[in-house]
Amino acid sequence: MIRVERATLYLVELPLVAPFVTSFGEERVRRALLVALTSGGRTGWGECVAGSGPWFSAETTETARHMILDFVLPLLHGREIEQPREFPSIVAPIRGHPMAKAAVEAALWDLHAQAEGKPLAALLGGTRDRVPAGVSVGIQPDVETLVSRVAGYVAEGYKRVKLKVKPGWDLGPLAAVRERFPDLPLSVDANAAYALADRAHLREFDRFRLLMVEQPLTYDDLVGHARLAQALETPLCLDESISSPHRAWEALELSACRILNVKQGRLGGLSAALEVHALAREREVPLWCGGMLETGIGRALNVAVASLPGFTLPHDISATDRYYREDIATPLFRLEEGHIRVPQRPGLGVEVDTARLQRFTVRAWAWHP
Ligand code: OSB
Ligand code: MG
Repeated sequence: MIRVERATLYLVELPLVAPFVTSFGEERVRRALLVALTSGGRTGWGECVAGSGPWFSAETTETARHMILDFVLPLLHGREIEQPREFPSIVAPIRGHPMAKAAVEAALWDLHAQAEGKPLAALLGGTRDRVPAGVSVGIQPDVETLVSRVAGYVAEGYKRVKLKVKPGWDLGPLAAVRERFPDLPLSVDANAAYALADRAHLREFDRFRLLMVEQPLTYDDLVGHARLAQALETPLCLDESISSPHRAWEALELSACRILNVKQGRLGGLSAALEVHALAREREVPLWCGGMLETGIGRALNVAVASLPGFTLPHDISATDRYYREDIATPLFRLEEGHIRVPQRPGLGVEVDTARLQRFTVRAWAWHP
């Protein structure tokens, strides 16, 4: 039984080992909002995947802070929660803001798993003790730099490489990487940079034998993706478009994609991710776990999600050193034969390092009922 007695939000800033460039912008520092909930002498942790600006989705760390402090936590006030799966119905009165909700739900799962003495992966129904690691490679200054970066990741053992693309950075870079690595499992992610009118251009992607094209069109365009899917041989995968389990259902009903990228934060929480998992299994739709440059807390959540049986493709879950030199949680995630091990300790299975947390925190907020 969980009764939230206290909450602290931490806004942290972690310098990335290299700038991460997508079709919607460049990040040199990952700003993340962390949530710590206290119940019965235990602390549960969650991480909000919202970014510093409304580019990937409408939410930002600042809108999430507002939602969590002023609306989500007050709904938990005085409540006894038997099971984190009750959380979506508790916060149902709040429209939208899936990333804010998910951060709080994650902390409840951590508390629950600690109380049960079980790893989060086991509580979710995970069946794997390690998950295949992929790497998402941002837009590079030139093609030579891209090929040498990819070569580095391949040498480290990553099982799949995903290239960020946009108009003007697509066919050339793809041809160069495909020529150097004829058999590498390869995909692309456009982060919504194309229009349906680009369908003839996007058809050129078919010759690179890609596992999928991720989110070519804008975030709310399911019908456009359904039309585009008809024109391409390469399977479409949706990311930004899938903001709830219901949206996942709509996308599958419309045949707007054949593969789903699951991000618990974007979907509104771990319960929502479990719902999408059940739906996808029923329909035999392959899943993989996406990433949002998480700290060790969010990475632990992703690894637990990826351990579920319906997750059959390599994930955007890389070793910590691909993102950060230091992290606020330990142990760091390491690549072992192209896989990341699923933590086996109770709860998230990582521990927050207080000294590092302090060092990387730029602001904190305390909440008392
Ligand atoms: O679209 O998948 C995305 C990072 C930030 C925001 C959106 C995306 C990404 C990535 C990186 O592709 C995945 C990772 O964390 O390794
Ligand atoms: Mg994506």
